[in-house]
This record gives sequence, structure tokens and C-alpha cells, in this order.
Amino acid sequence: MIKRFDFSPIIRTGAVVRDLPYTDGMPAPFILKDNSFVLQMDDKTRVYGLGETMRGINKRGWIYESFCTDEPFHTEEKRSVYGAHNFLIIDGEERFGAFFDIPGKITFDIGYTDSDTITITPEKFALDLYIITADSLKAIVGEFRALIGKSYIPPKWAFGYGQSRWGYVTEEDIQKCADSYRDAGIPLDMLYLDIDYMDSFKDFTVHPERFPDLKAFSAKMKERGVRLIPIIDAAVKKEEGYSVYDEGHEKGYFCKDENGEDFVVGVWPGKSLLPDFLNPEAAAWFGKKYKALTDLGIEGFWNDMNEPALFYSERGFNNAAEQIKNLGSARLDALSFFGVRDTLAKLQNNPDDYKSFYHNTPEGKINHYDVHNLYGYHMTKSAYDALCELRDEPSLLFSRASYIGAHRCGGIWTGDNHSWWSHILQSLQQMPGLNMCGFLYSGSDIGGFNGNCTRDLLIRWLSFALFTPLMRNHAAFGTRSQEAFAFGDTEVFRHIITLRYRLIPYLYSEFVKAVENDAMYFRPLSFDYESDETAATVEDQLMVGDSLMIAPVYVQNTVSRHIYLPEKMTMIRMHEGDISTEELSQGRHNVSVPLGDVVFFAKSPIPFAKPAMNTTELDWENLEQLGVR
Ligand code: MIG
Repeated sequence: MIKRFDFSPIIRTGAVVRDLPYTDGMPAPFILKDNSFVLQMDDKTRVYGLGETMRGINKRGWIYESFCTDEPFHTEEKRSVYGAHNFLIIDGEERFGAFFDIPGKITFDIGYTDSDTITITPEKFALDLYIITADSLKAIVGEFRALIGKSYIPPKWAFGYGQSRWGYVTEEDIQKCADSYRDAGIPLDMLYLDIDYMDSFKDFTVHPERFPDLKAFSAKMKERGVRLIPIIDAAVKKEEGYSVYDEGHEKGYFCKDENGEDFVVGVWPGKSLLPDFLNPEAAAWFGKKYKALTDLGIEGFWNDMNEPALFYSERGFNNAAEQIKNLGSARLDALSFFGVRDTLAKLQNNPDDYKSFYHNTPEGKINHYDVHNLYGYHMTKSAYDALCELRDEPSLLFSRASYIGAHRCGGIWTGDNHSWWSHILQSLQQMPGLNMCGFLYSGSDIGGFNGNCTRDLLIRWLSFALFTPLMRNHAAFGTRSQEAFAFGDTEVFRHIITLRYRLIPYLYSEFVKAVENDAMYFRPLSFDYESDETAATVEDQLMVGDSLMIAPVYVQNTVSRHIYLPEKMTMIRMHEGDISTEELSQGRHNVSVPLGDVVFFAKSPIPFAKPAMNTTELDWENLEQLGVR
């Protein structure tokens, strides 16, 4: 059952697809205290959800803040990352789900200030609240997901493996990467183009020397089963003569300052404007621009910098420059020097800037800060709506920033992680929360984005990520190469990525089933074994679809791990490409997992395909069975 409570929201966010009547009275079991929703927890209370946040599957013991943020360090103390996903389930004396539908900032203190108290505080008290009760954790998720509408289903080929790197600049770089994969016999379906494919970082342009004929090149790649997936950034370069700027400026499609002038920000292209995605006309206009690339044979995109990330605003920069100039010949003592440094650091993603521009929405002019968390969602929606018009086939689309609602339009990737062992586990722990909020097509940058990857880290990361719907290896500019062919002997990588392809018929059909049933593809063990107290404390294993459980290794130099089996299962082991199985009883086990072996568990038999070099070659018909008891 869903009850909706009215706290005078300032705008319809678009998150829900059903218009439920409001319920009078208090949103029990929460009590209202000082503009917060408060609830006491007992020792056994567990909390799930909150989508893309840091820390564990059970969210208890930390504080989280929904405010879409370009956060390059995913460390434990961070409260905000790129998404704003305000749905959680409280599994305590009373068990219920709660969705705080609010486009601005909201804080979830889940036993942080006081370890037994949940305090949820919207910065501006204007929201819709949905309280959901049902007789199981899965059923609560099902009710919520029916409320927010069906999740995005990508094309089948998007279940293949993709390679990306911020640092591939030219057609030759991409060609070389494709050749290296082919020469190593490692399957591949997607190669990603990062910002350098553009001409001066201008959206919807292609650099004339780096990619002299992208149409021919993308056709050539597709012949080998590889699709090119370009990035699109939110901000548009301010440059007269660049048609996207000229049109947007003339039609008033960019966000404006309080005087109605285009609000100028600094991002990759230098001085830029923010398309007003909350204005439906502007969103439709921007979406149509993707045609420039679909006309070249492009079938998928990733949308970046749409929190929106700002390096600076023109206004903030000028103020800072003035401040520094005023120090002039004065003696620059340590304090004023650090002051200057702080002034410059604060230019980036400054809340004052977010408060300084406006959207022209159907509900009137709205300050960006109050609807900040909707920006990435509406960028993704603009692309999705347009791609549905432009193309007959489904397109691949995923975004960095998001709000619930965006799950109907695309997937998300979890942004700029690091080549750290802890980020394998972090990625695993993010998946169930994301799935609860409707984001099923998701994954992390395999091998880690920032920092330098090592061979063993990549092997272990792939061994987990071969189960994530989005399977993409991506790295930052200037970091060590981390492609599957970059660490010498490629055999082990070939075996792991080939295993992914052999599992695609299972993974894809479980994914589609989860979408159709408003269910989760990745689940914590506690969702399937509700009365099992041990299962409820497991933070490093997941159920994948109806039949599988995974328990990846995420610690450097370990070759075994402790595993809890809530019931009897078949252990499936891939060793040098060969598969073996072994029955394991319910309970705790210590399983040997040498580097390069992939071990996972089956409750029931699953389909298993023959090896293939890409999804086009994959034989979806003649399947074996794996894990027969
Ligand atoms: O400021 O396009 O998260 O995946 O490689 C960095 C360059 C901008 C951030 C994305 C990352 C991408 C990078 N982008």
C-alpha cells in the first residue's frame, strides 16, 4: 500500500508515473520534529536504498546528502556523489519504504548523529512523501518501482564488454585499441569516445583531423561488431558561429542570471552555457542535436558533467581575480596566500553559482539551486526522447548525474572512482541501492578511473564486473594503461571476458525480467532470505537474477574467501576457460579463489552460451545448461 503526503512541493519532479491522491494526517511511522522526519531504530533495524551513495548495503551508521556532485574522491566520509536517489527501506520493528520526492537538497542521517535515530531533513520543506508498506522487502520495492515506472532496457549489444579511456584522441588510437583486442582474442562490443573526439569540446561536432570520416570509421568498426559510443557534455561552448550556441542563445534556451542574461560558466570548452533542460522546448531542441552523430552511424551515448559540474562561473572568476589583484603589492603573508588558494578552490561547483541562475519551466521561473537534482535527469530525458524519435532501434544511453525518473530513460555509471581495491567492494555495495531506485543498467569504471591500475586489481575487478549490466573498463587521462591487453599475458583476461559473453543469455534475460517485474537484478541476500539473520549481515555477496549468487574477491593478494550460503548451492568455477562444478551445503565455507579463477554460485541451472567475440556473433539459441544439481 502506498500513502502519499503533501508538503507543498515546489515542482513536479517527474519521478513518479502515477498520480495518487493525498492522505491526510501524519506520515507515520515518522514523527515530525523541527522540520525533520524522525524515527527511532532498535538494535536490529536495517536500512536499505539511497541509490548511489558511499558505504555499505545497510546504510545505517552514516549521513547522506542528496545533492548531485562531481565528486572525484569516493572516500568513506563523502555524503554526496552524482545521483540523488531519495528512496529507502527501513527494516525494523515496522518495515516500510519511503520516497522523498524533492528536487533540492535533503539529508538522511541514518544513525550518524545519534546511533539509534533516523533524521531526514529537507533543506527546504517542500516535497511529496510516499510511504510504502507491503509484506516483504521485495514487495515494497515492487510497489515503489510500479510507482516510478519501468526501467530503461538497453540494446542487447550493450551487455557486451566495452573499453574506454580519456586519452584516446584520434581514430588511430581507437583503431589500435580495437586491433589489440582482436589480436588477443578478447571479445569486445563497444569503444568509447571521450571529449577529445570533439572539435574544441563543442557538443555535436567531430574534430576534423582526429576523425576525418567518423561515418566511414564507425561503419568499419561495426563490421567487426564494435560500436563507437561518444560522450556528450552538458555545457555548450560560447562561440559565435557555432550553431548550437547561436540558436540556443537566440531562442533563450540557456539558463539565465537574475537579469535574464545567459549565465556563463567555465567547463571543458572554456566559457560555456548551460542548456535549460527544465524548459521542455529547450530540452527537445538539444535532443534533436544528437542527430548530427546518429547520422554518422552512432547508436549510443554517455552524458557527462550534468550535475551540472562547473569549474567556475564567469562571475565567480572575475570576483576572485579582483580579490587577488587587490592584494596587489601588499605583503602576501601565509594567511592571505592560503586565502587566495581557498578562493580559487571554491570556484568549482560553488553553491553561490547554483543559486545564481534560473530555469524557465512550465511552472514558471525557478532558481536552479532549488531544483538542482533534476538537471542530469532532464538532460538524459532530452536525449532519450530524441533518440526514440531519431532511431528505430533502442539506443545505448547512460548518464553520470541522475534523479529517480531518469531510470526510465537510461542507465548510469558510478563516476570517477579510483584504482583501489576498496572500490571493487564499494561498487558491489552500490548495486542493490541503485536497483531499488530503478537504475538497473549500471556499473563502475572497471580497473578504476583515477590512479594507476595493476594486473591483479583488473583481474579481480573484471571477475566481479562481468556480472554488472554495464561492463566498461575506463580510465582517466594520464593514468597507466589498463586495457585487458595492457599487462602482458592476455590469456587470463580472455577467459574472464569470454565468461561474461557465455553468461549474457542468462544476464540479459534476468535483466529484462527484473525490468518487467519491477524487481531487482542485484539483491542483498536478506531480500531473498528474510528470516535468515546471518544472510542479513552479509555485505559482500549479492544475488544476481533468480539463480545466481556472487562473492567476489576484493582484497589484494588474497587467494581465498569466506562465503555464506543461505541454502545448498552449486559452486561454479571457471579455471583457464574450463568450467567445473561442486555441490556445497548451506552454511559458511572458505573457498579457494586463485587469481584468474572466477567462482560463483547457482541455486538452479542457468543457460550457458558458446564463446563469442562479440554479441553479434553470440549464439543465443544453442545453449548448454550450467549448474545442474
Ligand atoms: O572533468 O571527459 O566522469 O568519465 O573521462 C572530467 C573526461 C570530465 C568526467 C567523467 C569521466 C570522463 C572525464 N569527465
